[in-house]
Amino acid sequence: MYGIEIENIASKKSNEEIYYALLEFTKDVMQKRGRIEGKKKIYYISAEFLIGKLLSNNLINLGLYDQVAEALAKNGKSMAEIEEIEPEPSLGNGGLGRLAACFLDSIATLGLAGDGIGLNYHLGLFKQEFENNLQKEVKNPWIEKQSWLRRTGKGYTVIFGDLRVQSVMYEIDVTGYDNKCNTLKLFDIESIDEGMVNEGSISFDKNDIRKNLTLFLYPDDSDYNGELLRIYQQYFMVSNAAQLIIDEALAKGSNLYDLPDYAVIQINDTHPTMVIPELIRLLLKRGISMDDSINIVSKMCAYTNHTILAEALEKWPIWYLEKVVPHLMPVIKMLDVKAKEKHSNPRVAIIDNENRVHMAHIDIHYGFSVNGVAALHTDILKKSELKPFYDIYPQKFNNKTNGITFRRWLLHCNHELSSLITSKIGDGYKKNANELEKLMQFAGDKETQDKLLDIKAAKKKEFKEYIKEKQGIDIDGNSIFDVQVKRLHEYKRQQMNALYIIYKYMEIKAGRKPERPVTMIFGAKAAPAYTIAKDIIHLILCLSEIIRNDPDVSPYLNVVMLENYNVTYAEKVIPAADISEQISLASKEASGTSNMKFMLNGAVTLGTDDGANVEIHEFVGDDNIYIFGESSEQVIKHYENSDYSSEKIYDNDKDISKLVDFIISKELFAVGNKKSLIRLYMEIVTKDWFMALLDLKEYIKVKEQVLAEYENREAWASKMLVNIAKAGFFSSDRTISQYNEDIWKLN
Ligand code: 26V
Repeated sequence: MYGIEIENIASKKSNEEIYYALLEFTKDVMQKRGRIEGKKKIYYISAEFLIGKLLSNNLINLGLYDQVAEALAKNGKSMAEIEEIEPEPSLGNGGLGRLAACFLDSIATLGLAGDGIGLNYHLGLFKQEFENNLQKEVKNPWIEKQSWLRRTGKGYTVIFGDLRVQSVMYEIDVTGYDNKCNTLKLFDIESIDEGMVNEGSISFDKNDIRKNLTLFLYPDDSDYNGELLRIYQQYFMVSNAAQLIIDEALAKGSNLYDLPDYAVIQINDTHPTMVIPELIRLLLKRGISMDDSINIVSKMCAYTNHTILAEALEKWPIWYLEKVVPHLMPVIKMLDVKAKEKHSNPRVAIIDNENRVHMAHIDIHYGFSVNGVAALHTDILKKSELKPFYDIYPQKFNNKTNGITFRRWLLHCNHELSSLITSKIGDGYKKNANELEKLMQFAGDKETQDKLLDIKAAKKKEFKEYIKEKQGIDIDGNSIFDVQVKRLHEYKRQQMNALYIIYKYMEIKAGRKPERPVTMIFGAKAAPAYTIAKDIIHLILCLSEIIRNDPDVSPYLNVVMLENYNVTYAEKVIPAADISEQISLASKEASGTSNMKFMLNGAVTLGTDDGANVEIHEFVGDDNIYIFGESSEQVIKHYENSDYSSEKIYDNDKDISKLVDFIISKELFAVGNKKSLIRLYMEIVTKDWFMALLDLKEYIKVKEQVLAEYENREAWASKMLVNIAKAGFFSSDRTISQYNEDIWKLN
């Protein structure tokens, strides 16, 4: 099918012409595939959907990828060069947004009727540029005349006190692997003014809601107007969602009392929480009583928690909400009163005694399910962070360990590896990821090991060429690729990795040269207002410069920071990685999902017993992962007893203080910004909230062991193979079928 059309497209002259023709062709094929239908639908509401480029992924899911790639090859072109034309929509910050995108893929693949609901941010997350070893944020437009977005005729009125706006709904088709389509629905308003963003920065007037409502993802919320804008965005998203959900259910014959038979809502973190009071408000308006409305909505809403970090748990001062959504306040206050009538413990109150509204508490009291995103994380929620709630509602709590879509993170980004796997065990694993386990029989097989090593070498070479072209950086394809890519946050401890680099630099300077060169690769954006995170980026960029220019060191060590790390970059660097750095402070990383992507692509994890690393560890066994550092229990005790002092460690351990002191050395001052480096140094010595110094020595020791063991190529290849074979559990198809069986109950 489609042979002639594809041939025609592939024979067009320019890559641009081919890309836009393929875009329209693919959209057309998806429309013809038809929709997944069902009485009950899952609405996955999320402020972020980090969907990445869509062309290749859609072609793979439609079963047309090979045909298109062959037609292009006949014309002397490759898919890779066509993909270069496609802009990446950056509608997410990191793991939470990418998870939502993987989930949409799996929901459609499993044939479940389910749509994503979010916002059509015009500029997405900022684009990162490096200037003078500092992060600079610039705007990141992605919407072109021709794009995956389809404008629908639908829209709703959304009320903010005296202000009324009219929404427009866009749709992006989401095709399942060998299945029909669902849609991602993105709401917008027409009066958005991209021109109000100052050139060369991402600052803009935050007061004019009509012009800026959907301009940016998570606008800098470090000031009052920024926070208010975030509430405007959240309410805009959920008011549209609630109106749409009611409309769709009515069209299918609901009498509203039976709404839970037609719709279930997954609330992705607390950003969509206001959907609960909004639905109740809309039911009240239709004449349903308060008690019935609460009862109906409580049977529809399920909440996923993605972090235990207090600063990330939303609590809005009540007057913010009173200003933005005054008409919602009677409902929120009623929900608070009813919760207080039943439960006197102030820790479970919706409105606390400082007049702040705890969004998660609305979800937990008035939703029917609360889940964490990895076994350890759910356990911590039950035992500590949300314990008072667990005591009241034990039946609501459940775990859903995250997963990733193997279509994007294996079939698309690593054709070589997926072909090898198919040649060994057939292609059943593409639909049933557990079949990867069959690879275990090849763990000791020399031929398979050699092929795996060859593929890794080829992906490293590809990446070497890619980064040369993108950033003009030379890396040694024969070196060990040690990769840490994720948002920049102190709890993820990129600063601990940087201290390792300082250690290695000093070792090499002292004449202790490694057997094989190491390339330390980072990719991370820091929130614009997160000063220390930006200081850490600065440190890494400065180290990179010093090492690059030092002929004693540069043949053995190279530090590179990927500029504007995004999904596209991830698809290139993950297949090339030897070592996957997952070194968060135990208890703080709810799950992590890059750990799963690396594992699936044959990288070996160096990490703490945190998030989903714990489960990866259980699957692959001690011999195929490197775990270090204090346990989550120990860390939680340190917080409880306030007995951690980085200053003490610094004062008493010369090996450590030597490394930390280098941050404020003359070498660093020569290339860096003194103020930023001193600030970071002080932060580590006097605060170190995420205990980088606690695990530093063990980290260095274990990392040295990893580098040494890498030289036993046969043993290493066997570790790679075990990691791939055991990755099946981390398919988002598994995660989604568990959501469906335990929470959504569709079909
Ligand atoms: C947000 C913020 C915003 C304010 C400043 C501090 C801060 C710290 C953390 C966050 C994270 C918000 C939620 C989130 O993105 N969680 C991530 O969700 C992933 C998918 O479940 C999971 O794999 C990651 O471990 C988790 O960090």
